[in-house]
Amino acid sequence: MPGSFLLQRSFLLLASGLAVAILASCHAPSDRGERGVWRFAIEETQGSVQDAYAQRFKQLIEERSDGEVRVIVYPYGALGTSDHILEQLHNGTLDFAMASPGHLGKLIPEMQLFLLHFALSEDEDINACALSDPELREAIEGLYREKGLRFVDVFSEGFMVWTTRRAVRSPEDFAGMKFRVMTSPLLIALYSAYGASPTPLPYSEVYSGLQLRMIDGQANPVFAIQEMSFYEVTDYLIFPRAAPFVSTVAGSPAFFESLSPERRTLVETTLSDLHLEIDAIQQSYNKERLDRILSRKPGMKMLELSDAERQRFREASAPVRQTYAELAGPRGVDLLGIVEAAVRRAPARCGL
Ligand code: 6CS
Repeated sequence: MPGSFLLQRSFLLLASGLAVAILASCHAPSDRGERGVWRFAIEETQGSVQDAYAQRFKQLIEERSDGEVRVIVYPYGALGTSDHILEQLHNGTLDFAMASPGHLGKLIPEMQLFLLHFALSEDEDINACALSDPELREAIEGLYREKGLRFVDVFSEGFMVWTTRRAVRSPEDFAGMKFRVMTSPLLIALYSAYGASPTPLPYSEVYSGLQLRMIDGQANPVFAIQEMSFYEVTDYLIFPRAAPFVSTVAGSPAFFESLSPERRTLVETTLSDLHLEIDAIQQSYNKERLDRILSRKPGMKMLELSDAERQRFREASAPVRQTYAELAGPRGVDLLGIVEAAVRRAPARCGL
């Protein structure tokens, strides 16, 4: 599976140039929102959490518009990497795109707060509640607007899990480890603070990087480790519960402006229905994919960090808050405060 994915990758990236040209030539913003085809690109392959989100959006919109609207979902690779997708959303050739802070942080540095360790809770339900907090969503909306994007949704895809060749129970265990990170600059500071040697790479290059030993480890939710087969080329699955993988959905402002009030209501109600569903979907995907990994590779070693071990990482990562403040500025610091407040009020707000 990864082999075929990788073999196709160069072709897909070449083809993506052609696809962009076709998308651009088909672009007709005036009637796009009412009838016709809405384009939604995701940063993951078919069968992923992002794919579940986009496919459900497609199903609901097509049903609820009585077939007047068709939604095309472009999986990872079809239109290039995360950076390429964002560019196409920006120039209006896409209407919706997944934009996760691990890559988006280059454009909106404040969003890198979701990459910090121990900023959100170790409880999945609290995180899901915090990410639906109206004050947080309003703050994110403003940041996206300034960068020419429409904020659509933010949700967790499950906790980040380290896959490595050697056991990691303390920051010292990361010493000298070539660790793949997504392309946002904060991640370099984060893994450097643990003593690792961080290596930014696009998603599509992680499997071959591990296989060729250019990198020794990486972090992603379990479903991604399974579908990208990273477990085949590593020995340990390590659960630090230090941060979830947070994703956002962004839209094209021109597309939203082209919608009639009825269509806008359709989009908004569909998105809020979807937001209520996605956390249960990600939890079940991650659980089921862990079983699949263990049945395919029973020798895979699993480490769940204890509270004391997590505390060591909490301390080692504390100075990275300062790096975040430097990269994201005062508004970034405010946003971090808003997230922490959203986490604190989650138990009462969501009855947890
Ligand atoms: O590691 C990455 O780059 C990617 N991981 C996930 C789970 N989704 C998209 C992202 O680009």
